[in-house]
Amino acid sequence: MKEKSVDKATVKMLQVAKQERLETIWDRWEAQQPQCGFGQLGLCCRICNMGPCRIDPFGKGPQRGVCGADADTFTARHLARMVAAGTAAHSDHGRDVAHTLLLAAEGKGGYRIKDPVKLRKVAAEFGIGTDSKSDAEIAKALAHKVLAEFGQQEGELTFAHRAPKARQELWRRLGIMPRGIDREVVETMHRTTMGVDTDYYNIILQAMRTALADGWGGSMISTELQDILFGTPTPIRSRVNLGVLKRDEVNVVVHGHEPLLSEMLVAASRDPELQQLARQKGAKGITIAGICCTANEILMRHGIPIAGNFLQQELALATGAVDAMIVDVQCIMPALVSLSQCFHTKLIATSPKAKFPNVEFVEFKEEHAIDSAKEILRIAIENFPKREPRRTQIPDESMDLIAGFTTESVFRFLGGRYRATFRPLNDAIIDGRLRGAVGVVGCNNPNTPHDWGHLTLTQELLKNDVLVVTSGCSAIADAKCGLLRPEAAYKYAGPGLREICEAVGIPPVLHVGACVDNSRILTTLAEIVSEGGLGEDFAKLPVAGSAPEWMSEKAVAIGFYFVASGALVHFNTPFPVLGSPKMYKLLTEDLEKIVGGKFLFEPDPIKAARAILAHLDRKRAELKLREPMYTPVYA
Ligand code: NFS
Repeated sequence: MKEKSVDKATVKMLQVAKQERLETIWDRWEAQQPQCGFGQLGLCCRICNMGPCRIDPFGKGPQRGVCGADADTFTARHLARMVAAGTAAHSDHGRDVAHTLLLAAEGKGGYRIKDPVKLRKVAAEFGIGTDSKSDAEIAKALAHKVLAEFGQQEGELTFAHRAPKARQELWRRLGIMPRGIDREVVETMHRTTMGVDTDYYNIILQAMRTALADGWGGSMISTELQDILFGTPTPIRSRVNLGVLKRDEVNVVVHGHEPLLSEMLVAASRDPELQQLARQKGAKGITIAGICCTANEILMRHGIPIAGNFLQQELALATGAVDAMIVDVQCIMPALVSLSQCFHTKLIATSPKAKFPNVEFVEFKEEHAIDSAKEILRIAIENFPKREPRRTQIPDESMDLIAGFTTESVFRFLGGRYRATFRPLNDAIIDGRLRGAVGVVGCNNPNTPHDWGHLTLTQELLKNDVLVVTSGCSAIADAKCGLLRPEAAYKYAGPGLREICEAVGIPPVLHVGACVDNSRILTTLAEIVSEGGLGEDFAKLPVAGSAPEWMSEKAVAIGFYFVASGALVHFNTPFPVLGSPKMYKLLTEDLEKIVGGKFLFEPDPIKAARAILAHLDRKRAELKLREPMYTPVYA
């Protein structure tokens, strides 16, 4: 099983699944081999009913679709649509959070403003006067202004103004400053439909504008408004991996993305009446554990343990110990439905946007949030006695971690307790103790051994004095391996990074939250630029991003907004564009001359890490910074 995962708990559970003849994502992946070559190369078009059309990659058969579109147009249109879908996912999440902020302002649903300081700061950015107004008044005005940015037709997204001036000017010059969030998604869908935009370069420009509407729009709105509503995270301890499930407690696994429900489930699980009910049913208590990004959300703010990342969702059910799995939206495998039916586990869908055939649906209404949460927990508790102890197999593995780093909390530590400043971070980069910083983020994918890409790449960067920030399922991979503990610095970090981690007491890998919280990385980069000494734009910084096991369209949108913001971004497997050499060259070379960032596709995580290190060193040289303080380990 080793080749499927490097995580011990996962390997154990795969053995259990095999014994019990339970089908998993790896089985289905194998059954799909070999996968469609036209699809992989991006040479299949299904956009209109004259098709589906295919282009022959060997140059012998047709080189155009029925309408005359060629490989460049095929691949660009398809990729732009992936960006639009990813942007839509993050942004629809942001919209729901904005609605919830409005409810909180109106005193409905049991939500409260937990970070009034951030409320006022963000409101000021949106041009809302905050003097002598109550939190509720400000929140109401802010929610309306934010909601208006989704349907905005002209103008610029407010948060885009957080980017350095030079970057904003570049976006305006290129015509890719995002106008309205929904507008960019709709325009991408329009321009990529039959017979509209044919120029692959022009399509990719719009894809970048759409992605910017995600990073500096939908995702940033999600992050900032969630901080206002649920509190801006601060460093917090917890545990991770399937071993956090308990034999003698009601286990409720929350899986999906939006913390609106999971926040309330956490609150409801502390309700004395429900605790009492759990005891009546023979359980010692109620354990809540998360999967995927919803896990990261409640980990960051409440220290709720994490059961696992994307590829572990089926394995959590296979433990037989989950009394209810509550799902909302995104990254929920349809396979959970049949798998849950092999156990007593209740799978409960909660979002009208994501229903599953034959699955119990308990609509989560923000207006009655706490009541919905209690109803759902009650179902889980009532289900506990049906658990079959004979079929309950929880692996022992679990690991300590520290999460909860944000733009506000993290780098300010580096300035010491009393001085909140990014100066020491910039200085550490300037004097070469830190070679640079890299965001390692994103999914798992059965096409790569589970967690292997994340861990190999991250460890290679750490030993070369690169500070790593992480989010999403990558963060969960790092956590399981112990990289989110301060002591990991002794084992994995190069001497410069270790020195900093030791002095400040932070782990060498900083967990910044869910995938929408990649926006925290953008905000952090903006702070680094404005602190000074490292150039006047993102493209000058010795930084990069990586998604070493990507699978989701959301990852494509994230990659695009980092590239459009001026960063080098690595993906292990290429986008489905290999059928067009021009598109490949645009993405991996030419974009750098246009926006300062570009994509790097490299399946080998060590080679990828070295290419990233070489990039950081090139950026350092351009800034005329000192050589990295310690001999390069990679040379
Ligand atoms: Ni991100 Fe979160 Fe994980 Fe990938 Fe899915 S959970 S939003 S898409 S799989 S990192």
